[in-house]
Amino acid sequence: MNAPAAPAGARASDRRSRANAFAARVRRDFPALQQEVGGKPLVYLDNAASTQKPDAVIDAIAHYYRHDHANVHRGMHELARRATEAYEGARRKVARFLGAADPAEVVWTRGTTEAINLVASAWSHTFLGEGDEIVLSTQEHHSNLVPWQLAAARAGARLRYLELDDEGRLLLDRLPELLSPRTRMVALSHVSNALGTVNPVAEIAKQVHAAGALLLVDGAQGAPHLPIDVATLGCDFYAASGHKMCGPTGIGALWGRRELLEQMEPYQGGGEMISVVEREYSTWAEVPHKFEAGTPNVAGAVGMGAAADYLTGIGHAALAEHERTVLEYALDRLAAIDGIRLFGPPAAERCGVVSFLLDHAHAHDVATILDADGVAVRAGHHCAQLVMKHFGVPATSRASFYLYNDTEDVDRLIEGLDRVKAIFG
Ligand code: 7TS
Repeated sequence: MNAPAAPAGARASDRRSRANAFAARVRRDFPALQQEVGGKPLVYLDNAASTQKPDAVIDAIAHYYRHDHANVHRGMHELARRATEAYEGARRKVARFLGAADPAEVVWTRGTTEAINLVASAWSHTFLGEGDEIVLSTQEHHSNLVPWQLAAARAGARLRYLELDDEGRLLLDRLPELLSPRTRMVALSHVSNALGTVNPVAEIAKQVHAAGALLLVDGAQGAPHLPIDVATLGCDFYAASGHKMCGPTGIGALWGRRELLEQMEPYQGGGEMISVVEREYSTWAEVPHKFEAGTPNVAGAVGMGAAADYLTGIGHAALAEHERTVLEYALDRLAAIDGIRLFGPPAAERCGVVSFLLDHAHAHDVATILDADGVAVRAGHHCAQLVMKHFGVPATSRASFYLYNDTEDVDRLIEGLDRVKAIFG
């Protein structure tokens, strides 16, 4: 389903009709989108929280459980072989999706949160000491803050913060001052979940490495929307969640450079992650299995592999062109609303996330009224309290778009906001 790239100068309305035709085709793949809420067709604009699932993913999981399930890596029988192949085959798919040459560099986790906790715990155990520094930003999701706070407290390390400008961009010209000989790790999001800001990871990676530190990228919002090539990005760790990219919940991936993974201590102990167990000590399995203690989420891995294939089949260029069209239309229509405050940078610098506030209406009331109209958005601090603090607000309403949304979904959002304004004056 690779859509042709838009010819230069294509009129906005042509781009919109192409985007709507694209979304109409894609929506047929998503059974959950074929329903009504509040007596109207569901408009699902909460994709930054979690995306809906195509039949290809649902069917892959069902097929696995119907035909191939057993425990992995241990049984000497047909189903154990098939389950192991499904699990390791999915790892190869996700490695390809992330641009990782070596599937052994992909560790299955429960999601982005666990991937970051794994590094903050297992890497910090050996490589973070008293007086060392970790650089974060105030744009981060709590998942990329709290694990580092815990690690810093254990090691006696110090956290330093990159601040944001008025439009929610990282103030990158301040990065050189923050990088010191004590900096061991810089951990930043690829794309902000609260604002949609896309951060220039490759440029940041060069500066971080020149300072002798490592770069972890929280890719929870990057992997679903952008073509990911960890080699080009130049980072050292990249974390992603299956459920934000059309896959199931409870599965995610940590990509890490092999020599780093090999130097790290295990994250959890148990079956599968060992080589030899004696009374007083054990030795570890090779990466990635060293980090995968216990019976893993095989069906989840299968589902995330199917999601990676599904998105690759759609094509990243088509996906990006589509999302840009819908986002630009949304930003234009929202900006025309009287008494709206929009957060975040211009469309060219963001993915399909729009945070906003309406005068006289609480963010949660906005979401509740929209829900009664069958329009799903999120309201709150979006697990990014430092972003809210930066803008001096307790919460925002947030609409986030994905490949199955179209400009009619945006129109339904705007109609709902008109109702909010009528109610709250
Ligand atoms: N990092 C970012 C940038 C995120 O957006 C999220 C989830 C996470 C980490 C954590 O991912 P998880 O899959 O481990 O939970 N973000 C959101 C959100 O914006 N609304 O709900 C969850």
